[in-house]
Amino acid sequence: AFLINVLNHETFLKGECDTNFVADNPELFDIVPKADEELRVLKFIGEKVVNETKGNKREFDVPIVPKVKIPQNLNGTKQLLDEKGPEGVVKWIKEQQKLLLTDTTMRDAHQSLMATRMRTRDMLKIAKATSVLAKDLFSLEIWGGATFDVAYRFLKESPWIRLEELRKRIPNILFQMLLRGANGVGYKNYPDNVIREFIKESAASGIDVFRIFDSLNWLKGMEIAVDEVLKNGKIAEVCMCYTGDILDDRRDKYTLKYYINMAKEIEKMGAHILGIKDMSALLKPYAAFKLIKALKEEISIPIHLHTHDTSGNGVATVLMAAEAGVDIVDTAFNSMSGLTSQPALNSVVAALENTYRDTGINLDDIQKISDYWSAVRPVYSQFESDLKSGTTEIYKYEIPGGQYSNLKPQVESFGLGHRFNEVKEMYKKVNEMLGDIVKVTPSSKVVGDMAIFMVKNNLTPENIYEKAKDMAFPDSVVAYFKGMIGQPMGGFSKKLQQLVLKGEEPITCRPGELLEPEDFEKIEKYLKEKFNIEPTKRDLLSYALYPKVFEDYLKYIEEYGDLSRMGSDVFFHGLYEGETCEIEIAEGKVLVVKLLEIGRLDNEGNRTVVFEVNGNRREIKIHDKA
Ligand code: 3PY
Ligand code: ZN
Repeated sequence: AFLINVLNHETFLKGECDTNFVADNPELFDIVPKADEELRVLKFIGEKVVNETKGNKREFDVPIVPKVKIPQNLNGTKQLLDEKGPEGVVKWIKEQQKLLLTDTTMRDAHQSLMATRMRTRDMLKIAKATSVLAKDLFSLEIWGGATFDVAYRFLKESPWIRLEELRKRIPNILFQMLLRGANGVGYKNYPDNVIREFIKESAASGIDVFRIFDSLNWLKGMEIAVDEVLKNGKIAEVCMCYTGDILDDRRDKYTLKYYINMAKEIEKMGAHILGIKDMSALLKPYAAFKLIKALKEEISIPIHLHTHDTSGNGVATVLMAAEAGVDIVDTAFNSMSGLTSQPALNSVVAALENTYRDTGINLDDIQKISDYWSAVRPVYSQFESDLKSGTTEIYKYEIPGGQYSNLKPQVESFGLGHRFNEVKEMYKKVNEMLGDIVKVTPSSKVVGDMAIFMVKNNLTPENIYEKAKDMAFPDSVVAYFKGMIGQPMGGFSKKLQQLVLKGEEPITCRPGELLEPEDFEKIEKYLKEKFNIEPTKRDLLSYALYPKVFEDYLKYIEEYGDLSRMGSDVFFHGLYEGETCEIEIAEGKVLVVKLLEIGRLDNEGNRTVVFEVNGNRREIKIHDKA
């Protein structure tokens, strides 16, 4: 262990050791990790094997990280932004004939395929290689959406550290995040000062492109966010969410004209880029052609298309959009693409080779990255849905990618698994009852919660007004009808609003105009006292956005320590009897842990789990919750 400490030491790695090296660096003798650190790790693994995995054997391939040499001047879009500002980037985009690509692997792809569970560790391992092998990408979507709260809630790691560490390793490609307008990275509107401070901190931590949307396509819901991004000198990509079908003349709410008007308004707001956010994969290939062709004649800012592959038509949509002149499209490295995720990046690159929209990206290089993710993916299989093929039923239900793969477990958690198809049908009916609204986080959650509520209580669009007179509706539904996530196009369905609000008055202004500014000093004092920490600005923001989730995270860290360096195979699957692993508990500090035995259940419902740690036998008692 002493040797490991020496080999990992910064001074040693730089080759700058002199005769005082050992004397100057007493930490080299930190051979035995602090007892409580070790204990916390054993407790974590003990809990995992006794109460979750039961010591079942699972083996995984070790993902191969491609070796790369960092070139002297690894300049990309990030340098363009830093040197020429957002206007310089916009000018450059417009000069490109090639189709520009964004990779979403580290955000939407895993959000949509594996319930957002990708851990920072798996991202950091491939980060340097990505910066070299994928240097010609326009951007990497790596942050925002659901990744923020899931990092704290389920992965017990800080999303801020993820961002910062990725930035260190990828200095050349623009980093993009998804921001839900006034809902930030949450599910409700926040006070304006929370949104502004959050954007400032995100920008300072490494975000370059802010993709901003409003879940009801309500421009007012994005005003504060856009203003703040512009003030910070970053790129404001303002979205219109796509719903309905512009090819279907019978659907007259979200028409080509509607989108053109909205795009013009977005351009007027000062957006650098127009985002088309097709969260539910409803933009069919020919609709993409029609929409983008028309938009190109009406606005002058570049267009960035985001779509999903749920229907199986994703690559076709991308290619038709490319043909119509779209500037940038979202894709994901092949092994993380398809189904509810984005269309396949490598396939699009291959499809456009030797055409006038050739992306210039090297297929062999990006294959290596795709191979890496392909080996990472099985560790997360427990979070994947059982969807095996593209499905055109998405055109009927209009459910966003992430929600579609998550809906089944959610429905099952209500004990309604056997009525899943009914819930999907109800989702469609609820959308109709609400007057056909845009459905994307958090408005999609409103529709989903309401659908589950109706199925659970045997309500129908016909009987609800009588039967649900005295029922309390889900919080998200009440908030929606109060106007707390904004105003839908065409207004609220009044009859339903009265039924849900039961006499309470809805608001019609921007919720941020009414919400008291967040008192960050109060949060600071509270966290200091309760957790005995010196809270950073990031801590204050995380608490402001998700008070309970953040507190639970702090408590968890107190109990189990920082597990972010633990391999994902162990983090999710524990160990099986006889298996040995190395666990890094701090930079350069490694525990070699072998699980010897999971003991029998004793009279008090406990099991003794026996380990060997760095050669020493250790036992720990774990309560069996079964
Ligand atoms: C999010 O808001 O997280 C989304 O991905 C919406 O599509
Ligand atoms: Zn998406």
